[in-house]
Amino acid sequence: MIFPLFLTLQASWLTVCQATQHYPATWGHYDLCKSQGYTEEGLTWYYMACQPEAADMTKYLKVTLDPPNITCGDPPETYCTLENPYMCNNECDAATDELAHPPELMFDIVGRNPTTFWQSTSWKKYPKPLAVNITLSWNKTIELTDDIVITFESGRPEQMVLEKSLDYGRSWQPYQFYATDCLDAFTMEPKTMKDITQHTLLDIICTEEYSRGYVWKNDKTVRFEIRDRFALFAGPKLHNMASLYGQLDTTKNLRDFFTITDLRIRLLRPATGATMVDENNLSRYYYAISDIKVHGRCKCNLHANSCIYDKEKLTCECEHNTTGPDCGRCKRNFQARAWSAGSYLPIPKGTANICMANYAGPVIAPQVALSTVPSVQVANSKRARVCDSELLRCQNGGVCVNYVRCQCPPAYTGLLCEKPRCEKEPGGCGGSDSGQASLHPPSLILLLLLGGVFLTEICWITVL
Ligand SMILES: [Ca+2]
Repeated sequence: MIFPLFLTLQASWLTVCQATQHYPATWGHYDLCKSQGYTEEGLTWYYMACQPEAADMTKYLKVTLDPPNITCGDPPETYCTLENPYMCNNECDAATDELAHPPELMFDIVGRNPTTFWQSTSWKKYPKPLAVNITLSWNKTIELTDDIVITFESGRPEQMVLEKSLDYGRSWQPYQFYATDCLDAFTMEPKTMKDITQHTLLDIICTEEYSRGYVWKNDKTVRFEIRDRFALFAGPKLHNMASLYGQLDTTKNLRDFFTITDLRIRLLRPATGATMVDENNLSRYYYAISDIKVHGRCKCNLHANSCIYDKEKLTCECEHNTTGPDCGRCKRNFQARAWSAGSYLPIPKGTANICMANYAGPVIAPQVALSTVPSVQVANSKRARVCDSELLRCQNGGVCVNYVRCQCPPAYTGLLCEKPRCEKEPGGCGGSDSGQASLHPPSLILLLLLGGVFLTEICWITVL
């Protein structure tokens, strides 16, 4: 009995699948959480995995320096260049706007002007290490989508660690080590991205590529390579994002690797430009950073296509009956099955894994003899949602009243007005209709509830 309707729904869905197959799988593709379509039953929502657009995440961070008074200018200082100790024309004075170098100048995005920069005090207390931690906090899980790029105005540090946190700064893991001499600084063999393969993608390496001041003094950037890592799955130009998405879908460690709540740049030793530190001119040694790039998107577990910034906090605008800052749980009364993240598969639109309303039990209850229904279940059924304007639409012109019943036109009956009333009459409805009229209501409801999920799976199979 279910089969004819099932095929109808399947046919409609396949049409949607076929219509969307030609879209390339690009970053911006998961931009819709649902769309409306027609089936024989009328308007229906098709739910899809979705994610917010990637953006410049430095607009939404809070920066903290440790030690807190490490920024230059109080008292004012004059700095000399690393290359020439007699060229001392870099002044820092926190009380003068033009000569101050506060931390926010690492993120002033207007024109990305490289001449505005944060600067530390100089290495006055040598040989005590001049160490600074710069912590960037989003108070929200975000997923990195492009390289992290730190541009130095001073020489690049001789030792540095980039760290990440996934728990709002409670614990930290290294992302990458940077040194002029990895063995000496961190007892690690020096490596580059070229040594990383699909199998070693999660390895934490030490690289000497971004630290050699004299050889590469024109290059002022220190980079953490996200795109090169993506390219291991998606190809050099990231043209095969489907492959990357497939990996992200099935490998939690990989997903977590690109997910952060905080970043910490640990500057451990400034550029000295020589093997010996010139103790008579310590104003040559300091850190200065003109720009930090962090590109990513809010992590919404594929349940939101936008993320709002309000009261200095990022929050996903959750769909699919999910809630929480990352859409990480089902809404109250939508816990008919366990929460799960949306899925990038099937390509191109992804499985939504929407949270289901808690009505499966209570809806079935009226169909069963009351004597077999425990009293507590009847009391539950008072709050049960029988109909709504999305998946549980009243049919054949019925109107949903307060979500608890469908007001049916005279010719129809049933919970969702799905049954022609003539069925109950002597002789039934007659003709060929009589054979397919008796869809059992609980089965119909279950089908309507689960249709989206089953059908997206059908869609996936078709695409494959
Ligand atoms: Ca700047």
